Amino acid sequence: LNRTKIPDGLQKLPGPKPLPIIGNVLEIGNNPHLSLTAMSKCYGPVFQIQIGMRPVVVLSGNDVIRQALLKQGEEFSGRPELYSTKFISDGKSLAFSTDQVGVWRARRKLALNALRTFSTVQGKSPKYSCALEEHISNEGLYLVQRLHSVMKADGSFDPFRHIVVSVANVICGICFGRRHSHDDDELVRLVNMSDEFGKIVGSGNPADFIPFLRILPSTTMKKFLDINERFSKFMKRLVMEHYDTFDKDNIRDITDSLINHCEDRKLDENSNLQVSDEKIVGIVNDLFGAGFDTISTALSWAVVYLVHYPEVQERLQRELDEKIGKDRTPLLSDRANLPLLESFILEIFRHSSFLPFTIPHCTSKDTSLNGYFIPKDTCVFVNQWQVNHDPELWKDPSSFIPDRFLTADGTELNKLEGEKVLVFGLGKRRCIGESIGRAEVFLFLAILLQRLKFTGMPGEMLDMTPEYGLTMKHKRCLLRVTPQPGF
Ligand code: HEM
Ligand code: HJJ
Repeated sequence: LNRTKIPDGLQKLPGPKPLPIIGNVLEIGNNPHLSLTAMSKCYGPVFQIQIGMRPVVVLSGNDVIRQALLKQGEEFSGRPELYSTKFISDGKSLAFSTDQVGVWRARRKLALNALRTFSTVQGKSPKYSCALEEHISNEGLYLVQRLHSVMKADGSFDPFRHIVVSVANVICGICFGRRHSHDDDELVRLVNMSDEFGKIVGSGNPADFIPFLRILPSTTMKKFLDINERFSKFMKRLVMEHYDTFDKDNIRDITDSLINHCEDRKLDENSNLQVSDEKIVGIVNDLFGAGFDTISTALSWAVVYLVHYPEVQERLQRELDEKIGKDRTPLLSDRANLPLLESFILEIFRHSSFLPFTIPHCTSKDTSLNGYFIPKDTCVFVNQWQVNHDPELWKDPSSFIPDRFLTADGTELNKLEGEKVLVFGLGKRRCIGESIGRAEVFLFLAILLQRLKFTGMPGEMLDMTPEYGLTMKHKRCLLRVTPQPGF
């Protein structure tokens, strides 16, 4: 099948032999982050697999990934055309769509600006340094109350179920200037279905590559279409309410600022780049989707790790008690003073690698990497899980050891070690929500840990095996909380 002529001086990519029609689907299996990491040990940091009839290049190792995404960033920053892509925001998603490079760049800049503006703007109360801090603090304190009351009523709770609503309310505040009740059925159901979204969108879903699989009845695919429909209905209503009450002299939130940008642009005679209003206002779909799914997954993992490693939880609580005490609520400015909490978060990112692959990339022209030829329009998977578990980079990578990110005397964060963790991608396509993501995981955890002690159900083991997807989640479980002394 490989009819492409390989230019002089370059080599053909190594990789496993594909079967006819299905390619290497069987070897990839249900846990692509594990199977493709195993293959990298055999074929090296740049190799090729075939999913269906389509070649896919898999990148592993810190050096090769940095070379591709940073030094050759331009050639590796496209998105491939995949079957599932067309259903995400009607094919108009900022993160997934195959927009031409100029359109994507213009939208990404708008998204970055909107996020920065509405997270750093002053909040309602002068107690807080910014609106983001105010939202997280309010939702964090409410979550503590909520977990208390569910405990009293039911004797246990499903952590993800409640965390995800609180996290969604933070991004809702920034995007739409409002929050939702924890009993709002539409929101609660929507945000509790994100695992089905991730299962279809995660790298290596065979139906993305093999047409005949799409005609088979699939419950996962039905659920995926159902989520996209619910999601789009939910977002459309909020956006319509903003159009109805829009006032250019009072820009309330990200949705208003995107609507305003459409109006500005129509007055600008010189704007030659045509980006539709739908593609501009639709940016808020990506911000809301990414903003609730990633952070709720991270926090939910954090809580099950706390239960699984009670001695780590005790040390974290001691750190909070010594550095902050019980008379005030933690703030974003406490980050520098809580090195153990910071190292715990880094170790969650590394050990769980809950975003095992970036969103798939695609080459924008013929290129080469490590002496291998890669043609234009080749789909590229970036294996973040492999980097975070590479024995060349980490001592004892499979063990959960937050202290690996502390200096030798254990009093400070080792910043260089922390920078080795790869969860937000790199280069032109790297996450635009990184600073919000890190801030939110930190402040929610600090507030929860100050006031609550998390435990499992007596005599039951926690299942920490992740379920593969764009964001990998732990299995749903029941946990318990007791108030910290003094609360
Ligand atoms: C892209 C991780 C939070 C918005 C990404 C990518 C990763 C990632 C791995 C793909 C990079 C690539 O394709 O190379 C994370 C993690 C988060 C987080 C681990 C939290 C712990 C957020 C938040 C937002 C956000 C809070 C917005 C509010 C986006 C967007 C993209 C993206 C819009 C697409 C960028 C593009 O295609 O140009 N993120 N993210 N993320 N993220 Fe995040
Ligand atoms: C969603 C969960 C969704 C979108 C977007 C349009 C934007 C790398 C990761 C995130 C960055 C990129 C984005 C992820 C998807 C979700 C998310 C869901 C519908 C969506 C993880 O964001 O259940 O539905 O429509």
